[in-house]
Amino acid sequence: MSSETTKIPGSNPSGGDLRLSNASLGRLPAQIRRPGYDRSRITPGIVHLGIGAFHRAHQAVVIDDLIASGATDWGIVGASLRNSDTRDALAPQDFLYTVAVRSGAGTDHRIIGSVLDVEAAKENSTHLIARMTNPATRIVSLTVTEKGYCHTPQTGDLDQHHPDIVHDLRNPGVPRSVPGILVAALTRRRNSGTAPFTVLCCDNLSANGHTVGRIVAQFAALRSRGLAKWIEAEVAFPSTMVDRIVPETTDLDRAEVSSALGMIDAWPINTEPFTQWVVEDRFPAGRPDFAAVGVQMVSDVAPFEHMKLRLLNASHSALAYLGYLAGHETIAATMTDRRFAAFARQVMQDAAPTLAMPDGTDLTGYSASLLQRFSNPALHHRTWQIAMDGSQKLPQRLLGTMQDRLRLGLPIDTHALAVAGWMRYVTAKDERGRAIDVRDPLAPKLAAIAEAAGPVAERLAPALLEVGSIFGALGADPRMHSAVAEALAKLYALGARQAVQTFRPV
Ligand code: CS2
Repeated sequence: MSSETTKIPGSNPSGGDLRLSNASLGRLPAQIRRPGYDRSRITPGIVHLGIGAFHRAHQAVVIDDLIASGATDWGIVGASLRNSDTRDALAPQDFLYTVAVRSGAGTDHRIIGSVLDVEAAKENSTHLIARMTNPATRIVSLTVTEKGYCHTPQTGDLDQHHPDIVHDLRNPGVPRSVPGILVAALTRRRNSGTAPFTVLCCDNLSANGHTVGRIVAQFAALRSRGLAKWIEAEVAFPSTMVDRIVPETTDLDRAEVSSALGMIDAWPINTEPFTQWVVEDRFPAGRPDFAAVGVQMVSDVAPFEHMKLRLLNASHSALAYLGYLAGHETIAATMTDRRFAAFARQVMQDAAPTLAMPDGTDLTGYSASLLQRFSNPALHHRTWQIAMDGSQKLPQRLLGTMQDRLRLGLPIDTHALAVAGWMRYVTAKDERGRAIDVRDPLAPKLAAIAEAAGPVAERLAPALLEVGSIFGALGADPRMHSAVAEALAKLYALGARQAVQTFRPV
């Protein structure tokens, strides 16, 4: 779930300055799929917080499919919580944008019309909250990344000392955190006798719906017990498993899309052909017929979510840290080295015994398809992008598996090498001594620990394992200590490429 950082290109590479918009749709090349429906008849039924690249390549495409099939007339009002660049880029385009689906076979361009408007919450949270309070809003969905929930990743509890939470408790009328914004809107709905919306978390958290429900109720309890009780009793937080690989959009992507369109799209997305959405079917305020366009509606998302976090995201993070250290810029480049591909497969194989899947689930086939997706040569998915926010990702991607394997009496050395990769990465120096731009809410703390310990595995590993918000009780387990310290020593002695090569699962 990335945010675009590069500038909007000022001109169309094919010459003109025609911009994608409702008025210019008819001038697109014939083969480009576009909304065939009347957008003026779509009403905002969904408010989405965190309208980054992932949402626009995933949920917004599903809603576009649903509108096109006549199954719903609910559109999306998106909100950016931190900046206004998405709104600024999409507003002149009537919020239309291109999804470029890239694979070795070529690129397929499609224009998405399900986003009706974008709010910049930092400029005007009151307007966003009014939208969420409107009875027409039935679902508030979220992709705000792991760190957006202001919680402690290891326990899943609200971090009451988070600066945004402290701010929102003091200024409940102008909240800036996700729990603060949700509670402000829910409070208004409660006060006006409007039924609550359903909160649909689409981030890669463990038990994401349940976790977000708890965080929101904990925040509400700091304001009023009655409010917290009402939220617990009345608001549904269904869990979801979301999956689509969506790398950050680059200037090159923008230029390619604008040239294919023959007009400027300042804010396109590029992604892979694969997409999956598994949703717990609990929507008391109503929902579109998601299943009509291939969404899997289930009563329990947990097995799918574990499978995805522990196979896909775990091996993704392992490839990101170790691949970056070995000098690979992208996941696809890392995968061209067979040693890394074999290591990723081993991460998946080791997670398998910790999963309880419905009968008939083909984990071997699933793993093989993941390896293929990671190898997509048309996706420039940077190892650096996935390496971001490791402190928020490690627990649900790697540590849960390690805990379960220890409980089962199984070795943990595969995952220990991935954790060691993260440890070496957060020292902010790569194998050649060059600085790494570590992006993580805990980066300063991690850097201070690394500085004090020095590049010595026997000191660095135990010092980082003591960070309780990441490792919890697992950090004190002697088996964890020895496995991680050994893996880190190997990384320092041999470098990532060799460490992965010499890796032999016990
Ligand atoms: C990635 C995910 O950036 C990351 O941490 O592992 O965004 C991954 O691409 C998606 O979860 C795939 O569905």
